[in-house]
Amino acid sequence: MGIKIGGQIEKVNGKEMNYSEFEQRYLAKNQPVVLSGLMDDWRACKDWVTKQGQPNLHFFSTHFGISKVQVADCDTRDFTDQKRVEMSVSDFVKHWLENSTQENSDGANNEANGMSVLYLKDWHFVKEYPEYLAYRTPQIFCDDWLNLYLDSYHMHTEPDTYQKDNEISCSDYRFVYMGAKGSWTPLHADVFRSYSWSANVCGKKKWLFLPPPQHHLVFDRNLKNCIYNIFDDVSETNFPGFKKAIWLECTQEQNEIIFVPSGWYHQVHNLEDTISINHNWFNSYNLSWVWDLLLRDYNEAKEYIEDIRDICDDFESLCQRNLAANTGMNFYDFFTFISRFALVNVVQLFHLHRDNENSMWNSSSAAQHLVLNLVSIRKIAIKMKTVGVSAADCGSFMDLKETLDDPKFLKFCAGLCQTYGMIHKQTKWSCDMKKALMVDFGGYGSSISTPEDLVKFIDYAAQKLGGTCSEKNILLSKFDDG
Ligand SMILES: O=C(O)CCC(=O)C(=O)O
Repeated sequence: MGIKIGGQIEKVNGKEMNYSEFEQRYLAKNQPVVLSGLMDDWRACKDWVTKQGQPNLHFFSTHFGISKVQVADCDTRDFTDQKRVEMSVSDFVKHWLENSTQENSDGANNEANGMSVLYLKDWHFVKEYPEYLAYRTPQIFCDDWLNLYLDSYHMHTEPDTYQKDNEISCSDYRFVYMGAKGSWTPLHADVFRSYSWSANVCGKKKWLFLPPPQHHLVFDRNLKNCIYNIFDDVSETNFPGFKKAIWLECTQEQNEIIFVPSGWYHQVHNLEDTISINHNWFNSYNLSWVWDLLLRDYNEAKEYIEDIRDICDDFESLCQRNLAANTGMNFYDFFTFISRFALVNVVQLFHLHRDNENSMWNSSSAAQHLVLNLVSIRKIAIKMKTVGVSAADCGSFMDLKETLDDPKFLKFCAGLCQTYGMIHKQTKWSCDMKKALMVDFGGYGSSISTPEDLVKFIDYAAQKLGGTCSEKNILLSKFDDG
């Protein structure tokens, strides 16, 4: 029995869409869309594609052949994913070429010739080749808190769970994917319930999406196991809802970018030999779903080891360790993440205020964006209060003065400054944040180690801005709305 297709994903000209349109129509509504016209000047589109429109495999072997990459064997399942092996790019290319020669000469498919379809996935290309500048992230996808943060910090650094492998695999969420016709990705929702965008440098992909209200239909009766391949002969006994699912479909052509909304389940098939660039990210719009996911995974991790609670010295630490190992971050990592984001947003707001003497400063799109960020961080901190997270439990807290002196924070701040300067066309945005903040916060003695502290800090910043501004204090009024 085939799957039911209920509609196609909308396609629009990305050149005609500005940031606020994209924000209103897709980001805030969490709806998928395909955009054209955003890859015209990408170096990858020249170097990585032959004149005949095929992946330029020779170029990869010559320039990046020694890179070690993760390669999925599309014919072999390993729990919820495909089996992965590590190999060099040149070995991967060799396998690809051998496979396609076989196919051309005897017309046999891969099953018949006994060779697996391999799919190079999650290659941290930008981290590995920062000078090469293969592409520029389109402006509408730039409000990316995940990669901006990871350019300065690690997500999880607790010494006893810190692993070198993990450091590499979690260094960023900017990837290159390469696979021959027939390679595919099983049904899944993205890491941390992030958004993703995926750009076809070469080739064609078929995407199948299931909107969130139907997600229960691809899970078993206990809502624990998800279907692996929607084109398999899915057992009705195990997955009784599956045949009711109505999918959205999309064929993504070369030079088109697809926006994958947060938390949507999707399965992807390469219809031709394909190379794509793919980022995962989150920001103020889907941050609360990241927290919801962490909370769910934490409860699962806890339930799983409940029977050893009595013999554990520190049961809570063990739960947090398992959470970090399974999900990629724990409560403290997430709390540190949102605290640093709160500080960086407050710094920028104070800058805007200082740079714009007139009373209308807070109605600029940049100020409103920063306020929206703080509002969403504050809401999450309030949710976190109920769970009783304290960064002090793991010996960590954010001291204002120390953080402002930290070169990593300076880099983080400069990154945000550059990104928001570009989104909101604020060319003269200075990044000298310490001066901006210490004048107003010199007397703020407390450090931030609990969600209560974080809420207090954001409220203090709002009061300060309100006290220096005769206009209605947008920051405070937004908190009241919430
Ligand atoms: O292109 C693929 O095979 C998978 C990409 C994907 O799942 C994503 O971008 O979220």
